[in-house]
Amino acid sequence: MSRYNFKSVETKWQNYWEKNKSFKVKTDPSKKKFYCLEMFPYPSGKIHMGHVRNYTIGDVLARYKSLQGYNVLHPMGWDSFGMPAENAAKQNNLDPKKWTETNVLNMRTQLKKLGLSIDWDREISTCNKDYYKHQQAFFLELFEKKLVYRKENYVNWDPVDETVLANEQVIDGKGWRSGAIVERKKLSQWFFNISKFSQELLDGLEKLESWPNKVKTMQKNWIGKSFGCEIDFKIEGDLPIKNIKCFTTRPDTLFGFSFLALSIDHEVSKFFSDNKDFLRFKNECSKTGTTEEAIAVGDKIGFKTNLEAVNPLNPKQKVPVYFANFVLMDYGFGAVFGCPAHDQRDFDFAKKYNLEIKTVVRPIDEDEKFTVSDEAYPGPGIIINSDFLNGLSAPENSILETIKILEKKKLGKKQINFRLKDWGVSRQRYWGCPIPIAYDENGKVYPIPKSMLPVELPENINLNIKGNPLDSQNNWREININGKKLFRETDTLDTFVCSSWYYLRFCSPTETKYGFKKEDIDYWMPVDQYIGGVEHAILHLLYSRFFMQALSHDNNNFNILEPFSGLFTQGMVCHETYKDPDNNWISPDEIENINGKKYLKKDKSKLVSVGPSESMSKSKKNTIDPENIISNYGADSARLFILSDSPPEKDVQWSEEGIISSFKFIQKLWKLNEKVVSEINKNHNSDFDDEIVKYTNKYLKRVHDNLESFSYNKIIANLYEMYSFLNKQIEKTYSKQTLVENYKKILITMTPILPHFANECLSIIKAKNFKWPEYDVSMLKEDNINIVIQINGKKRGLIQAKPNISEEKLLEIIKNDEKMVKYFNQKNIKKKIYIKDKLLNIIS
Ligand code: ANZ
Repeated sequence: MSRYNFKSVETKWQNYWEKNKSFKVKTDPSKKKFYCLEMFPYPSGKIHMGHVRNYTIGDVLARYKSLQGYNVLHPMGWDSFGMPAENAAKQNNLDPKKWTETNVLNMRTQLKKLGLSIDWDREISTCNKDYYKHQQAFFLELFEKKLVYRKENYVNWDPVDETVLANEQVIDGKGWRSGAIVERKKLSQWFFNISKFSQELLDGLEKLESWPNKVKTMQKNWIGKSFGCEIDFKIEGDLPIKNIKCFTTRPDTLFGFSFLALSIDHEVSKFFSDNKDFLRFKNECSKTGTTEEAIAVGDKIGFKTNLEAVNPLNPKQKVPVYFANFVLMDYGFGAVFGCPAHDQRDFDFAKKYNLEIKTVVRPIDEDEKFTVSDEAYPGPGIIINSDFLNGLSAPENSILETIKILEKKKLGKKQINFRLKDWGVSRQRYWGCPIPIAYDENGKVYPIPKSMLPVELPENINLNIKGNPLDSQNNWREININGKKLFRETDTLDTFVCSSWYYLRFCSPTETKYGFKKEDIDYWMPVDQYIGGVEHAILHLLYSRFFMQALSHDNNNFNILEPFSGLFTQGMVCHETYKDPDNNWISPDEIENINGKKYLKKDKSKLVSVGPSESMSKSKKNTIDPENIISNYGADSARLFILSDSPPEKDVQWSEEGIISSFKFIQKLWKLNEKVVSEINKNHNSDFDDEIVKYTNKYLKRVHDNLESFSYNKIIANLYEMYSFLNKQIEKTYSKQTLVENYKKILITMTPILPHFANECLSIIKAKNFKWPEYDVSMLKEDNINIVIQINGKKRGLIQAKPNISEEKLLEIIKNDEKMVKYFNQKNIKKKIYIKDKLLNIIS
């Protein structure tokens, strides 16, 4: 028997697919379509196991759908702008473009070795001017629709990457890429008006039935709709300010009001612009980032003004007005009324500045004497100490009731607020899409005419200067528009803009006039199944949804509001972590296994400590290089293993043993294939044809169901079962035609997972132009069922019988069964308990 030579088989099929353009697809309205898309990679240099998993899952689906007769679009591209290229280029004195292109070449070759069914003719790269030209046109389109604007704003400044970050890119007060503590800085920036679509983005979630709930919840929380009320507070003091508006979700706690707090950027701050103490305070505030998380965990500090605010429900009560670091300028009105008893931030602040803490809500199970002491009580209950509001149940009733009163007195009105902020897209970086805008000497904005697009990035420039290298490109910056000397914008676009619409470009990758052709997107969009990491739940997936809203806005030609009708978020690939005796991380290939224990390869006396399995990351050195795996075990083994261990949405534990056993299984399948082929050639009688037909049908149903439910790991289990069935049964006599027919069906179901192996076997049995095999429902009925026989409560055996067998018939069989009869007295059966088709208990 021959050994399966995966190298030659895999190369053969990859060359075949490439030469025949097997996965090339055309827009064809006469066929039903399926658009299968995995999140495209950043070309960092090499593919990693996360890519292998993501693209294998997508490929299984794409191959399955195409066998089912769908016209499948399964493209690939590169998210190729961004910081790593710029940093790597700086370090090695290279051109980011060349660095990126080399990486793309390398990664494309690696992906091809995985045997993915990708239409490479549609490949796109976002740093290519044929791509970003259209992005610039979209920018101008949104600019015309007033969905892009420029504003001076406090931004999240990453001092290490020297760039601005969007709120979504600040995680626990740190830059998502650099990990540096984010600072506040005032800069003039370009914004996309994403908040205009807050309600639409929220409503849209309801319709995304094939999205994971956890992603929808994360987006919902991020959009953050709050129901409350705006209240106009009367202000007294020696400044020309009469009123300050606050947004509150808890107007019902107004009687617990003990201070009013303003953001340091509130318009009132202009009266303090030369107050040294205030400026010092402001400076102190700048040290905490601008994000809510940073503010929530940071110290609450305040600056007391000489103003007082009047309680609208109790004009006799007047409280001090502070500036406070926990009040955000871009939420509500940048002003808060403080109720320390029922809000923890206000509580911390009141403790620090010794302000009154007046309890106005008691929990249901407490009496009127209840007072807040160690921490705020934000929970439900009954309103107390609040004059005419007393006794209302909080929060629902009390909030609505208070709003009614305030509205009647014209002191406030109902209001809905969203947390979602506009998306700051300016980046002070070279390696990004230039913003197609210019300015005159006075800073007046001029959009670059569409006929002058693309605004190309200058090449071969010195990157080793602090800040944005484009700032010093005077030749590039100067531009003449209609005889007027202008200066180009030097900020480039956040790379998340590039990935917000790339799925449209895949539909028309070579269209020159516009980013896509209408007939193409009318046919292909929305993406039927999008697959990627859950880490993109907010950023990329929300931006993409916004992009569709923005393009559809005021547009008779485009009305696609949701880009991805199905979303699947796959789990991480994990591996054990290792440390040497000096506590340094070490990688799996620096380890040798001796007698079940792990030692350092280079010094076999040193025992390695094994840590928990964690998601593969360079920092912990627990990565496995897919390229090595593919060259040692083959792409099919890698695909089989990455799918076998756990459900695709859960983490998968990578192990050497696992990949070896996948490799061995393919070898076994190969041996089985040889046996089957030799049985086919024997052309037996059809004695057992029924059995194999029935089995194949059952197997097809299981695989079908598991494919439909994304239970890809269970398909691997189905494959193992199928192997043991066929391997055992193959010596029975099947007619040639039946064996070929059924084996072919089985092999076709293997093509999505083991495309090289299965196609090779199919070509051996000369199967051509095959389709996905459908199962025959009528063949699924079980012939015989097993019925448990108990005698006097004890299990004594199983009887195989046809379903629906009557009690009498069953008893007949038992009475004729030698093994059974010895356990009971046939003439003296006292009682029979029969649970149809399952169990018969005979008491004698
Ligand atoms: C008084 C109050 C009493 C509040 C109480 C809460 C509890 P959500 O639900 O997230 O929308 N707030 C309003 N504007 C703010 C700003 N610019 N910066 C920081 N905080 C701000 O939160 C709404 C609540 O956040 C509002 O309701 C307000 O505090 C605060 F027992 O008003 B509340």
